[in-house]
Amino acid sequence: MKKVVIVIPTYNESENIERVINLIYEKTKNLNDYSINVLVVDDNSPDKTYEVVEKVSKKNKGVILLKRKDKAGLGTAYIDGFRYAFKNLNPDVIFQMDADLSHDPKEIPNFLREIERYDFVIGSRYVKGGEILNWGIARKVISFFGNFFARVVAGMYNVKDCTTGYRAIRAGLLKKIDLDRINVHGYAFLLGLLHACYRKKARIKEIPITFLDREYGSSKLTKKDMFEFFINSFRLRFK
Ligand SMILES: Nc1nc2c(ncn2[C@@H]2O[C@H](COP(=O)(O)OP(=O)(O)O)[C@@H](O)[C@H]2O)c(=O)[nH]1
Ligand SMILES: [Mg+2]
Repeated sequence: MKKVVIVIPTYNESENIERVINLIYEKTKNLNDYSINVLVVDDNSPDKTYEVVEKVSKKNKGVILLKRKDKAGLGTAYIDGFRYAFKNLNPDVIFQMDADLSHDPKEIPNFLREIERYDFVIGSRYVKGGEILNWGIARKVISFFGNFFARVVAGMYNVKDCTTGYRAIRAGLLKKIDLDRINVHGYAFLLGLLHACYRKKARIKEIPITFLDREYGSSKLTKKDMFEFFINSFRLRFK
């Protein structure tokens, strides 16, 4: 039995988090070789997302809440989540996933099939069969160019989607990464982590996903995040 820990950072996702957790368990119930934990890292959301998670975790022992005091960014939420998982959960595979249902849990079995042969499986919007639905043109352009820029500047030409937040990583690989050295707080962490794994010669596989825009709540991506992202792309180039 292999242990999977799905790390989900949340900030004001009270309308989404219960639905996404239920879907995760529904879509994985036939996977007999894996046990699934969901680790929600909530930054004391004003909408009390953590209360929803606490309620769900009373019924489902696989669901764990890691609550932080203040909003401290997507990147550090993942770092704290990974550390918690290594310390307490003994994972074989770690997932990164958003709470807003943009990442369809029905893909989880496909990730797990590939992680048998690869170290780092990317849910990709930019390979054949991948797509983005319901995003406005502005957001699509930002994502496409941000990703293109990052790939080229950071030197990962053969990875098509470097900025997706839907991924599965072998614990053995993730353990070898010095998370402090990635040294970013926000969304730039997604690129930094991929780059660190790339440099460790991880076997990387992209699988197509359909990214759906959120129905509830709003995006937390800020200009500051975008700025950090661009600066960091250059830092990675010269690392
Ligand atoms: N814990 C935590 N989660 C965050 C933070 N910023 C974003 N998130 C979560 O990260 C995921 C992706 O954010 P989202 O706003 O959907 O970004 P977008 O899809 O790029 O618009 C969601 O589950 C958010 O709730 C943060 O500062 N702390
Ligand atoms: Mg989103």
